[in-house]
Amino acid sequence: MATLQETLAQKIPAWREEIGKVRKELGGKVVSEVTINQAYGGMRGVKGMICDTSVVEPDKGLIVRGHPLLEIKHLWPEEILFLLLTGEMPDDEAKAALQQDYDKRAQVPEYVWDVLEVMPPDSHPMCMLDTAILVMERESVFRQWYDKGMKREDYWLAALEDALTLLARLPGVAAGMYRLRYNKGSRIDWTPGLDWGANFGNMLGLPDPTGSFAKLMRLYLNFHADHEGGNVSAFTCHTVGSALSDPYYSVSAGLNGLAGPLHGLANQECLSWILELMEKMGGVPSEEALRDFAFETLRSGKVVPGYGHAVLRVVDPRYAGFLEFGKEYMPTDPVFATVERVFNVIPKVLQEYSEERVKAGKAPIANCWPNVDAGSGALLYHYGLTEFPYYTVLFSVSRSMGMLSQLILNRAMGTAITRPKSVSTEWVKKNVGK
Ligand code: NMX
Ligand code: MLT
Repeated sequence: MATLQETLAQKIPAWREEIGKVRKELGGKVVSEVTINQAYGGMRGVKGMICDTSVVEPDKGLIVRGHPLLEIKHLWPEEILFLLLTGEMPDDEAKAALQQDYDKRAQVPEYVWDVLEVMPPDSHPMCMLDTAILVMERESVFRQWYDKGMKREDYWLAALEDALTLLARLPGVAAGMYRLRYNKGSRIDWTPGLDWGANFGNMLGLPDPTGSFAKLMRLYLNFHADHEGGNVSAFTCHTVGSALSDPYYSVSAGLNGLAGPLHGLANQECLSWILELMEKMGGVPSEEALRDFAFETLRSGKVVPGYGHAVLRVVDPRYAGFLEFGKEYMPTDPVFATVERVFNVIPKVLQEYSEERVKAGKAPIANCWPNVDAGSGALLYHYGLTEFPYYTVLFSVSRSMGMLSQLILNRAMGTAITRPKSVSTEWVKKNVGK
């Protein structure tokens, strides 16, 4: 089979033609209406952009290039990247070629460590990761080629070059940062011939006598890679990239969005909430105690982290997949047992609280089920990755695959600069409904 680059080069001309045809035939048709509430409310549900790597169905969850997530949970991250970008599964040869490509690019430049080492020791791991990515921007092939007058048809090739270098280096950057930030000793080198997920696990330096931590890393990196185009990280990366800012700027921007507690940081918040609960109750809490603790959180004006979603209206399949992993590998772990118990209690609590909110004239909680962040932290904790402010970094390494895939395809399709029209409240009052 052809390599990733060759497969894309074969497919892109046909995709360009297809999109040209769709636009010619359907370009004037309406995709979505926008209500005033949507305009004030985070554009929720407004269909206003295209993303071909994956879709999120409210009643099914993530579907990657036509494959429901739980049917492809066995895929390794390299295979997921190939699938996101091309719509095809790589054969063994194409997968090995991608791994060898990573081997060649994986060395993290020394200047990255020079910068990270002088950052204040209490810097948040997400701030360190985003800084490291920005520091490497000086190597952007996209920017260098652009400055030399690159043709528009070649934008995707330059973006792919940057993407592969960035993806090859990210596990090493993230793992080295972990060891630096948490005083774990010297950095561990990338092992040529070892896959991306296992390499990341190995460079973190946590003991893995049975190989099940490497399995978790592959699963984790598969599950977080993409979630269609409108989530904060992907949409931010899309917007920044649309200005032809190079992939380093775009990914770093997207990850700054992932660092928010309503988005990717919820996995850190979630484990911190679980541990606080366990500490207060002296171990795995009873369902009654858990219910009281949850209401305490809600009545103090906070959200229950790991629950709710802007698109999903069912249990997130990513949560279901992690729960299955936990049941197989750590069924008696107390933190995991607490996560399971939380799942038995929280949807009902949120439902009840939502009804109270509606009575008080507030919006209902649209989805009371767990999302991806509700269970992932407990699995990491079990393997000794107990520094939960680091968890969003793992999410970031994975999400970079989705953001970069979307960015490469957007450059290939010549997607225009993002610039929706805003209106003022005055305009709304004067013009809407009159
Ligand atoms: N706990 C308490 N209140 C909630 C929750 C929750 N878990 N989820 C939604 N609500 C509230 C929400 O804050 C909003 O209140 P208000 O009108 O007073 O601002 C109201 O319910 C309506 O919000 P929804 O329409 O249900 O949700 P929306 O689409 O606006 O937001 C989330 C989606 C994911 C931001 C929201 O459910 C939430 O804050 N969840 C907790 C944080 C979390 O787990 N984030 C991770 C999402 C996944 N990821 O990794 O990105
Ligand atoms: C994600 O994975 O990006 C989150 O579930 C948030 C979203 O899809 O809005």
